[in-house]
Amino acid sequence: MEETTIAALATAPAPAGVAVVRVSGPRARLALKSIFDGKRDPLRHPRTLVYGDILDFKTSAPIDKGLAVFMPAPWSFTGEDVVEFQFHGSPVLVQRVLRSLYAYGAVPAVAGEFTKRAFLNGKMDLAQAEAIADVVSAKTEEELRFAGEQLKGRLSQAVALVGEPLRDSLAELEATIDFPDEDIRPDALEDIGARVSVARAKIEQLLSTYAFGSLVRDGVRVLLCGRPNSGKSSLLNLLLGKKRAIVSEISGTTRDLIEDEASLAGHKFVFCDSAGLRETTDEIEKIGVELAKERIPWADLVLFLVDATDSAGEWKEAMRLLADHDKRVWMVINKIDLNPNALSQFYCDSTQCQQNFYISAKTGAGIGPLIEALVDDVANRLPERGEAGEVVTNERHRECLIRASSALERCIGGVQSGGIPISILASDIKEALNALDEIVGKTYTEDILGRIFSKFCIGK
Ligand SMILES: Nc1nc2c(ncn2[C@@H]2O[C@H](COP(=O)(O)OP(=O)(O)OP(=O)(O)O)[C@@H](O)[C@H]2O)c(=O)[nH]1
Ligand SMILES: [Mg+2]
Repeated sequence: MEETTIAALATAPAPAGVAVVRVSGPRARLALKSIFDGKRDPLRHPRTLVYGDILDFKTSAPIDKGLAVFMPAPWSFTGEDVVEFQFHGSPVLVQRVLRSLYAYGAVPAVAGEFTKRAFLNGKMDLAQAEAIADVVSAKTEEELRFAGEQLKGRLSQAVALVGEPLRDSLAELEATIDFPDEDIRPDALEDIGARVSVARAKIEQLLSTYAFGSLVRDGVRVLLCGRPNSGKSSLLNLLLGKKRAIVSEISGTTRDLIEDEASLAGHKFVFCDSAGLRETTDEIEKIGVELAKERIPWADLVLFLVDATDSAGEWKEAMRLLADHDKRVWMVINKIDLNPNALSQFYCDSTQCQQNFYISAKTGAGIGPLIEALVDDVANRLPERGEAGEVVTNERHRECLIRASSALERCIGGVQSGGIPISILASDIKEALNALDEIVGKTYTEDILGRIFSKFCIGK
């Protein structure tokens, strides 16, 4: 089947200084020849920007002045002939340039099609292709760093290293299957068992980085809860740096869960404000209090707010709700501007919460140390990364690693108990290798590719 030539806008679909339209496929060269009239012939000057007129294919009328560049196969992003046009970033011009290309015979690219072609043409493995989407969508420095590492192939290398001794072991086992008269020597089998155990330990170690990986990708989930009027919404707004939740002196203002992301020192956090915890007869507030309680399991960390003017100690009852949840809790005593003695009056011991903070959401006092502590808390989880610093951030990779690990577990059990046919041990190792190969796309199905690339944006 003749490969199509695809075209799409590679930059964001909005008015901008410059728009980039990318074309890839066997007819990219001719497309360039047909709709570009340059000072020089870009086909004769590959990888060099050439200035000229971008033309309407049907009428040959100029659409815009711009730059064109030709990147011949196989030294291009997709591994095919690629052409890119840069011109004024007007959505109307973009439409005209694309229509000209479609009139010529290019077809609109679907989501992720450029990267999919790059993968199929061996320019990168599947984990690296996925990393491109992560790089593009990274919202924090840290997310970007891990996506960048994966793009460079760090995870792929780790997976290859785990696979190597497994392939050797499989070859040895298969050799004995081919010569059924020769029984495998017990010490050789023991040796294989040991190697498989080492490989499995490495996989488990990679899996253990996922908790950290998902923190990086999804953010640390911080729930703000406490009695009504303790200043949860005020603190939320401060942490987010914007007015996201209504603040008022009326108790029971917040009812819905209000969730938003913020980047603190390059780390992603998701903060969630909730209704003040109290017994109430107000039907709507009641629902809010229920929502707040139901949200507790979601949190990686709970900031429990206490009003420094709460001389009756009403907060203690609200805090009891947290006791059943085995959550990390930090107590945040707010409104210290109204009570200079807060420090000696409010304190929680380590059985109930890990740390105490004294702040004023009104004056901003104490907010700095609270933010520093939040940031340190994530930074301290860095040891959860792998030996070489690799981190599993992707659910699909995790699922493959789990499959590999349990296949190897069966194999190890078989070696230990003895009496299991060699062919069964071999098929366990094969299954583990298949799962590892799926991570980097050595084996794949159209379904897997479809699921991965449909999440990309068009033009990527
Ligand atoms: N003086 C002083 N007032 C504060 C401080 N923090 C919040 N407030 C005030 O306390 C009141 C309640 O603040 P909110 O942030 O709405 O409290 P909340 O915990 O979200 O309240 P609910 O949504 O009703 O549960 C508002 O009038 C705030 O302006 C503070 O540090 N000092
Ligand atoms: Mg509120």
